Amino acid sequence: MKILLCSVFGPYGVDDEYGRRLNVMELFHNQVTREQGVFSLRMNHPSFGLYLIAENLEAPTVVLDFPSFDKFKKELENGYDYVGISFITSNFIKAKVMAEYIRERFPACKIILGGHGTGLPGIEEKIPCDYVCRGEGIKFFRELLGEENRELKHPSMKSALNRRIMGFPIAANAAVLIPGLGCVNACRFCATSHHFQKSYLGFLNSGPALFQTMSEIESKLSVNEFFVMDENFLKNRIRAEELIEEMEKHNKYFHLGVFSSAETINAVGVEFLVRLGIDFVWIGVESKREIYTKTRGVDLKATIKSLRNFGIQVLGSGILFLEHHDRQTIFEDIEYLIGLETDFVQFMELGPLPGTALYEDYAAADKLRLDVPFEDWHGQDKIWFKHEHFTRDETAEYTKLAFQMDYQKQGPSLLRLADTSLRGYRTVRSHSDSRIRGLTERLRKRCLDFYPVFPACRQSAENDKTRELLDFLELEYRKEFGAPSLAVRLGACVLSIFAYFERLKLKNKTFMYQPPTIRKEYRLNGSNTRSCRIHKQDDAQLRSAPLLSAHKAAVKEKSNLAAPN
Ligand code: B12
Ligand code: SF4
Repeated sequence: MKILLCSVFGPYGVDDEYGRRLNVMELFHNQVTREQGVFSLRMNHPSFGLYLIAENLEAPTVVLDFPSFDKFKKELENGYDYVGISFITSNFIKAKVMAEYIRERFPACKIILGGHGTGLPGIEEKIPCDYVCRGEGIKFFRELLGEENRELKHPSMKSALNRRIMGFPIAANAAVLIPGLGCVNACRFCATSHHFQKSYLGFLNSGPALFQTMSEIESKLSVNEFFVMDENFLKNRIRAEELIEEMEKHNKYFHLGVFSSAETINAVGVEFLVRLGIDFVWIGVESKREIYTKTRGVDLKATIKSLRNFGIQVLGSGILFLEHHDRQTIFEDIEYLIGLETDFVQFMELGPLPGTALYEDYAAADKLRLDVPFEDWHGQDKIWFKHEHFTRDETAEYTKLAFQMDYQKQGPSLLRLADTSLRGYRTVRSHSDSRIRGLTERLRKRCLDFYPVFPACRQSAENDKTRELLDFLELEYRKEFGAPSLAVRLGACVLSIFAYFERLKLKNKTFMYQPPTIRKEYRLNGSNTRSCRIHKQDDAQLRSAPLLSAHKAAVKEKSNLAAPN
């Protein structure tokens, strides 16, 4: 048995037959810093699910992440018994084209569909396949291949690649940690919660298990920062307390970026997060009107201020085009979110995604726009449902405006991060708790990393708030750390040059950075050794995906024909 696990093909974030420019394969540039020009943080995240599955099988497996269509075709020549394709709704057409190619050229090969796109009703009829995995993939594969259910083997891999600040490449400094999947809160719109049947599937269920896994990853990758892929990591308070205990027992600091609901932060308290080593937290704010239990009764503004004062970077996310939104109340929410003064603000359009309660409700109420191609179901351009107060064209404009308002009002996130670092440094250095005081050196270093950034930012400043923030930061940094050293000044020159060329690149509205293709082998040739090859892809400029004439007809079929269940 030989298995190939693939993500969908690139290029990504370009307007072509298979995708859209506003469906960017980057977390920040897609939905957070997208209107912050040269200041937008750039990076890609590998398709973690594929590596997690591959690591936990016994059969020889290859992961092919971010391939071009040509690389995908070439890989198939190596001969596979099963090909698994991971896709989300907006990449439906790419998964379809890939599956059709396999069927046509390798009819004996079994096709498995997995990932969030499988929630589409009747996916088996829309994409040629032999199996569909709706939910957790390791268990699915083990059952399919008759493999034993063994203890989880956690992958050791960096969480991001292709990182850039103002065009300057920065090495990845964090590993991914996947303690568990899913969330029990079951918010009506939430694709992840519904994909895992509104339950939490824990992989690392205790503090010692987490600590051991993190220590192993640290020794392999030399990193002590972790991007924690878990919808609500702090919800399991006992596990988090045990992790603190383990770290304190071993006199060790790990640093975590987590997703957390506001109620959970409220329940454990901000200092708990600090002691746990959290330095980035993503909070689903959604709306001022507290329509979700997770924000009810929480003083978000005070909590966020307190988190930032401890050096914890905060991302607050909000939803546009909720049912109560009209042309006024939408601004109430946009301004509320901006007014929370987080480092990052995410705006995402309400999106009835297949499998969610929201999708079911909207299907029943005939509110879905099934004539909108799935490529447009990504949440950053036009909505795909009927809204009482907005036309589809208007939704694209309002969304763009929301990001612009945040940028105008709060300046670039990059500078907000410099502010948070300084605040944190000033708070922890004199804190009464010695564990918290122990974070001083790390925060000092983080501040100094920002020092060379300021001159390049001034050169690129596009609005008054950016200049105001710079005046403030330069003064405060000088007070705290003295005049910039020669090394800092040299760094600033280099960064300014990169920023200049980055601004030129961005003038070309079709430019888009592309993630490199990653090919990773597991247990091929009967051995356990693995090789990992990374190929740089051309960044997409004025070009589109290679068109396969054999599949043109399929691509042209733009109507989704998605009859709701
Ligand atoms: C990291 C991430 C990204 C990364 C991209 C990563 C990548 N290389 O593809 C970035 C930030 C770029 C991104 C962008 C987008 N994303 Co995104 N993303 C995520 C996120 C946060 C984590 C995914 C992850 O790695 N999870 C951890 C792994 C272990 O779990 P998993 O992927 O679910 O995999 C498990 C199973 O699903 C299954 N499985 C997965 N693939 C396969 C394949 C086979 C063959 C099998 C058998 C099983 C299987 O097995 C795995 C192990 O159990 C999820 C939310 C979430 N928490 O899951 C959203 C999520 C997947 N993204 C989503 C969306 C909509 C997008 C965007 C359109 C923008 C947006 N609205 O956020 C863009 C699209 C970009 C593009 N051009 O394709 C939605 C998908 C919803 C849907 N029904 O389609 C999600 C669920 C978020 C949400 N709640 O709305 N995303
Ligand atoms: S709390 Fe977050 S992850 Fe959990 S269901 Fe709600 S939106 Fe989804």
